[in-house]
Amino acid sequence: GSTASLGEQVKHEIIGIDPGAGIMKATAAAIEEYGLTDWKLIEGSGAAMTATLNKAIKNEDPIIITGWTPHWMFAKYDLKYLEDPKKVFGEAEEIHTIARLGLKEDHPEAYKFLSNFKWTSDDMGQIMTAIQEGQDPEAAAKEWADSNTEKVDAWLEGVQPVEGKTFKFSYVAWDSEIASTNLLKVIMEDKLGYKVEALQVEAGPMWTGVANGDVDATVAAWLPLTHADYWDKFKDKVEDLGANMEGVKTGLVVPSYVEANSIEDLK
Ligand code: PBE
Repeated sequence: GSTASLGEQVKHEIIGIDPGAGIMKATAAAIEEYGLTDWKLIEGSGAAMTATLNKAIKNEDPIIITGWTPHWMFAKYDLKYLEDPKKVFGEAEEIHTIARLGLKEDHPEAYKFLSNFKWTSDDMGQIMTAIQEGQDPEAAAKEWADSNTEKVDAWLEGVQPVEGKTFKFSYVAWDSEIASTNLLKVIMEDKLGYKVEALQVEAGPMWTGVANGDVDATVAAWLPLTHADYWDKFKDKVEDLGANMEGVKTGLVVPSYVEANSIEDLK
């Protein structure tokens, strides 16, 4: 085998995503807390990260990325999370639906629907995989809604359709959030009669938009840890409608052929 350490082989680089993502802050904290002094976190995007991962796996090169679940990459590749004994990436993480103040009064129907909305990582994974395989996000979401009418109908229970109302979501172009936001868009348009705008922005503006009322809601708030900074800053200016998904996770991820098993092994 090679005598170069894993760190040397990957040039002490961790392949990150957009700088506003909570996972970037958590990774910076991990570099600090595990004493990974020569390591660098590389900024990019979700799409650039998965492209780099794909290339590394094709060559069986070592690589370390910032990863999260749900994500299609775990279905497509053989990957593992590096253990995080210091719990820098948190524990019981959830995705929350966050609404602007006054949503209940202004859009009681959407408020009720969004309060009911709760699904699983398997559900989301079906839409993510369809999109990754080349389907248009709205079409993939529509197809999922059409083949999961029991779940969709439960979210719509007691919710009356509207006329001539518009609704705005903010989200970031993370694969998980592309899936969830497109699903809610198609259901609110097809079943409730809303005209829905899904604003794709960076993580900061995603939260700021809801806090200042420019945006009605986001279904992309990862709590309690990943978006803790945003939550602390905006908690008095938004309403938390609760978890729309439980059991989600973030961390450092490697192909299973990489020999490290724990973040501690990177030292
Ligand atoms: N993520 C996906 C986001 C939340 C959703 C884990 C990349 C983040 O780190 O903020």
